[in-house]
Amino acid sequence: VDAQVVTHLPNVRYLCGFSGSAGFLLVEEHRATLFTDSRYALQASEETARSGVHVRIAKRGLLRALVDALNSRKGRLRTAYSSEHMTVQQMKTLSRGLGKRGKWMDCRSNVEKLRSIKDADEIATMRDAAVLISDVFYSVAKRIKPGMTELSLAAEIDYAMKQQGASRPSFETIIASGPRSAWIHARPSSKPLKKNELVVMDQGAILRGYSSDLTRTVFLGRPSGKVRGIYNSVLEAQRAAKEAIRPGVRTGAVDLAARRVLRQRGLEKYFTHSTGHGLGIEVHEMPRLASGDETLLAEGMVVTVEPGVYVEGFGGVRIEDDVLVTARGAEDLTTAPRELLAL
Ligand SMILES: [Mn+2]
Repeated sequence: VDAQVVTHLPNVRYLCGFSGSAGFLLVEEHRATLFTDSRYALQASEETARSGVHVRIAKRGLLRALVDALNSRKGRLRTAYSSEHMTVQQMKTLSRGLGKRGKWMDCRSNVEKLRSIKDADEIATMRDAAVLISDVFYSVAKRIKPGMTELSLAAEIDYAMKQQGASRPSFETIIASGPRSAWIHARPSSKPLKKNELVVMDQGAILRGYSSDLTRTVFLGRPSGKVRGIYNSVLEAQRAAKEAIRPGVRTGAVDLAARRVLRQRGLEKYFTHSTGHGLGIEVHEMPRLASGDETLLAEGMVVTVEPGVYVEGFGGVRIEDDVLVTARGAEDLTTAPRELLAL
């Protein structure tokens, strides 16, 4: 292609450093141009200084500026875009703007593939983000008391992460207690935490633009044999998945390693989501650790490993760590303790 239009902000940020909320990047063979608006004039030039992109402040809309820039080139123009992120309206405007001489090539996921392999700076940042959320979880968990609501516990976590320098949660903090802990993606509610309940705490923080993602399940009181059994099975499944991780292994094989442990314990039917996902500028990115997925793991990928068991009416257990794929295997970035915390 002669050029690529990048409209997805995490991709823009990855390629040139710009972190504002309005920006298109036009990548050509020998130059790249960031189109943004006047609100971001100062920020854009500062954030992109090291990348060498030209910053252009669009006065009448980013799309129009982009069409003008493409039209300033002569002859036929093959331009790459991503069908995952370009809206139908944007595509119409661009194709109309270039007319017959424009040819549009769908190159979806090409930037995402680059993003899936982290360099040393990204790994250092993600390590810090994983340590930060581990510390937040542990310091807040120690203060959990029956009677606190799920919302209040979620608020404590969000407050603590900002106190420690995170810019914001990487997703809405999940606190789910008692039977609600079987809801895989529960929103925190005004339900008070009670004695003898499981509490699933799923939290993540963004630090210097990179996400962390951590789940721990704690128990208020003395856990029964059944609770311990389920917890240890999930922990064992997580360990098996981590042991399967190394460069060249299919992501589906990692998912299978976790599933196999739960199958042996008769718990496989309660594990109803995939084993993990890539993590980086976005909290869910490539690759997916899912059943049958053929993607090959590579050194420098950062993924979550988060098997879970969810029993309706009883509760759920999920244990999630952030893991770096190294030359030889897997390294935990998450530092929070993994054994069952009985509070
Ligand atoms: Mn996750």
